[in-house]
Amino acid sequence: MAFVPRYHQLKEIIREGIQSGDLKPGDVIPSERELSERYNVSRMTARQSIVELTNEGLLYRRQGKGTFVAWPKIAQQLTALTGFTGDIRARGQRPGTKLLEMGMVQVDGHAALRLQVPTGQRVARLYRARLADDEPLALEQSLISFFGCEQLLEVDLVATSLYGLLETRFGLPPIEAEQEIEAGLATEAEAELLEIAVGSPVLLLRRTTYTERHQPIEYAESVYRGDKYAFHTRLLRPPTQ
Ligand code: 16G
Repeated sequence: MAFVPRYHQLKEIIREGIQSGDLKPGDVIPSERELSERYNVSRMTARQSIVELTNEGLLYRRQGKGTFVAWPKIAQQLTALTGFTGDIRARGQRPGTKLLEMGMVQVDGHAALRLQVPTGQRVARLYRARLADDEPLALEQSLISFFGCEQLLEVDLVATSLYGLLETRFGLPPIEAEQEIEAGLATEAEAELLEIAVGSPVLLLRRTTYTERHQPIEYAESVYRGDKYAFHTRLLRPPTQ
């Protein structure tokens, strides 16, 4: 039989426990000492198993509280233009918004280019924490640009979907978007709002959303929790030339 390192065996035992449902999301994992006694391995071995499963996103640690089974990641499709509220509802969870900041701002050169407006143009800015079942998943800064966009700030944006509002109240349905995704590390301020450790992996997303006639209406910069999201897309091989 091929040699399998002890930590790997222990990892597989824990993994099977999660897959079979014996260990459920949020359950605490036995301590390194308990694991080493129960499976007759060294504490170093137990620690290595836990560290690797944590790195794989199956477990997460809470300082001073222990190690827990993580929730499965959200598989976000990158083929359809959807909003946060719709995505979370489709998963059977309760979407939530914490409005962190809002107001009219002057756009810098970068955002102006994305929104196809002159630098310094006044646009509506929303900075929102987005939650699912009260758990923070993402921070989103949206710059919204259209004639009369200041009216957006009069609406209760905690209870309403931005995309829903743009479509039904302002007649500006989001139709298409361009999006970039990059890896990043949570800053101190982001970590606090997302309830994760400083320096945790995050996904940085930049999206330009267009309404009819390819008119940009939103430029958003978002920080998504790396332990919560996996992005899926479908690729078709181009016909050979
Ligand atoms: C998504 C968009 C965000 C948009 C929001 C609208 C990304 C990276 N971002 O989260 O740009 O503002 O949906 O959601 O996907 P809402 O309709 O629930 O307000």
